[in-house]
Amino acid sequence: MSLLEQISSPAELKNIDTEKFSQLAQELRDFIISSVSSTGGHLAPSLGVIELTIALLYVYSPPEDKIIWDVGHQSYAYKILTGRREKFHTLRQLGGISGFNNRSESQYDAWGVGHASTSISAALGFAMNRDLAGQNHNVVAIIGDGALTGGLAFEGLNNAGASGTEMLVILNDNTMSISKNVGAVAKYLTDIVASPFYQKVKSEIWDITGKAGELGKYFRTIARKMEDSLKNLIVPGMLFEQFGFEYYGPIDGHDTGELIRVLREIKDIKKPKLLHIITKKGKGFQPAEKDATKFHGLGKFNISTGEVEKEAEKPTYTKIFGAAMVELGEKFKDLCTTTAAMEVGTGLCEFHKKFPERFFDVGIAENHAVVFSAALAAEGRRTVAAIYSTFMQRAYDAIIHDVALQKIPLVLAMDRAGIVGEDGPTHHGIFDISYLRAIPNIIIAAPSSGTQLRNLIFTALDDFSNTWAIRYPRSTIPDEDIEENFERIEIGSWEILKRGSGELLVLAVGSMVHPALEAAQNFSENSITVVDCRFVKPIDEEMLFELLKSHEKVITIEEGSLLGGFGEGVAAFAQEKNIFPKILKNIGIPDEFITFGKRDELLKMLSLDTDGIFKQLKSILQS
Ligand SMILES: Cc1ncc(C[n+]2csc(CCOP(=O)(O)OP(=O)(O)O)c2C)c(N)n1
Repeated sequence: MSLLEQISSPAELKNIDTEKFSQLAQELRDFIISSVSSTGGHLAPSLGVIELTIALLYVYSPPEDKIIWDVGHQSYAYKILTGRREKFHTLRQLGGISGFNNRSESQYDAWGVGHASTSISAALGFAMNRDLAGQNHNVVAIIGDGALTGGLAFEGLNNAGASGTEMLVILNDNTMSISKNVGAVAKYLTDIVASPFYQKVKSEIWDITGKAGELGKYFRTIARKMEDSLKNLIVPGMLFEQFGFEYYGPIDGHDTGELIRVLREIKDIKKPKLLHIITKKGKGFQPAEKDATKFHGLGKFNISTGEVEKEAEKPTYTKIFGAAMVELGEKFKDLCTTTAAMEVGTGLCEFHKKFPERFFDVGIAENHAVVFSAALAAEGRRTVAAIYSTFMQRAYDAIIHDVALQKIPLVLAMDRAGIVGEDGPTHHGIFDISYLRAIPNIIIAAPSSGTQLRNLIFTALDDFSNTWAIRYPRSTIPDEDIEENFERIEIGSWEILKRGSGELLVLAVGSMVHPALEAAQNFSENSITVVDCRFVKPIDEEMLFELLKSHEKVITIEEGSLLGGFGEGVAAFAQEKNIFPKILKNIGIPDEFITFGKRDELLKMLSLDTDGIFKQLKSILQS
């Protein structure tokens, strides 16, 4: 029986002889690599914290002790060792276990995660409750150097350090976010790790000046002064100490014995503590160590070659966006792009390579990204902030307060709008239409094809006088060919794709246009009108008025939340104009969080695939 098979709870792990922990680590690595090669998932982050996970579960006792993972994408070993080994093959699959920590999945998951930088705030809340309740368990947050670039993490540090309460923050420093980590704190952490160099330089200066007689004394005085100021810069952890944390480290995060020793030593110190550990992302799997960005999160792959299973034939919207940005970067010499640590995901690598001075990775800082980009735009630079729909939620206030209110001509490129698939409810981009529609001064567009995405981005940049949000899905484009030239699209205009006789009007948005059209083709030639509502705001009032007047029944279809969605906008317009169709039905995502699974499976479950739409059209036509 393997060691892994003997462990289904932290208590069982504690029975294992510590001498066998390196064998356990190897078993975990093999198990995770093999399983993730067929489910897909966040491989490299999880491989980097295997020794840490073993040490944590050896020293602490969840669920009494609270273990809080930031993002949660690195918690596969934790899942396996806390009773989810047998379900691990269902990771991220419909009906299976989540790719992140989830309170309703396990009592060992103290906090639900998916978005970055929340762990320190949550840990402080748990610690404060413990203190108020007179309990004495431990609280541990594990945060990566990437997640530490998020402002929220610093809000947590600021508050926790001043509170003086017992909690431990483990900083898992692998110098990587998804891409190479960026920013001043990343540099600071590198300096800490490099401090042996500083120590060496210091002793060498001492040696040399000691040999130089009277003149040497003079140099030694200067050197001491320099050392004092250098110390402030380079003494490990000074930044965290100033925040009120006791700093420990840096230590090797792959040395289980050392991790256990230090964790035990600091466990009972009743203060905010920060333990800095150095790890290698992708540790133990050569392809992932070599290319941690590719293996950060990926689909099925071949274990022996590291090759990812062949992707779809057609390009994705992301790819079309990335290529369009490069072309537009040539056309508009002032064009800048911003990403919040998602250079690869948003398709901006080529733009970065071609126009490095006009590309900005600001770290996991969406709120900052939007304000920063808005100021660039305010000064007359065409700027596109490319941020996933779900992460744009972090920037909501900035969109209102800094962008729309000031009428800043910023373009928000919102990838992964709609159902994203295996990452699940924390990552579905289903609220953007609802949260953006309520804001004045904003144009919301949703392309139904790759060509339309190109033209909408071009129109927004050429227009350069309005705030734009352009949302597009995590999917391939439906186009047979992409039109090479850019063309302006009239703001607020819709397009009738198929004109029927007036029985049923289908108003579809973005990713739903193509399946709606396909579904409608199954009915007799004249029964259905299909419209591409490429602008969610402003709507094409003139066209809508005429169509509402001339159709008996109306159906709206969107890949977004029905509450506050496009359909509600159409219904409100009809009501305002006193037009009352026999039926006005809104199809979209109901008022609930949608689980994880393949995008296609989830769309089918929601009846937002061609077949589901066909059935709904049929039932409305027959009613
Ligand atoms: C608010 C938010 N923005 C972006 C992301 C996407 N994202 C997931 S993990 C990650 C990098 C995290 O880096 P780090 O914390 O250092 O962990 P590592 O993957 O290196 O272990 C990013 C940018 C996210 N989950 N949440």
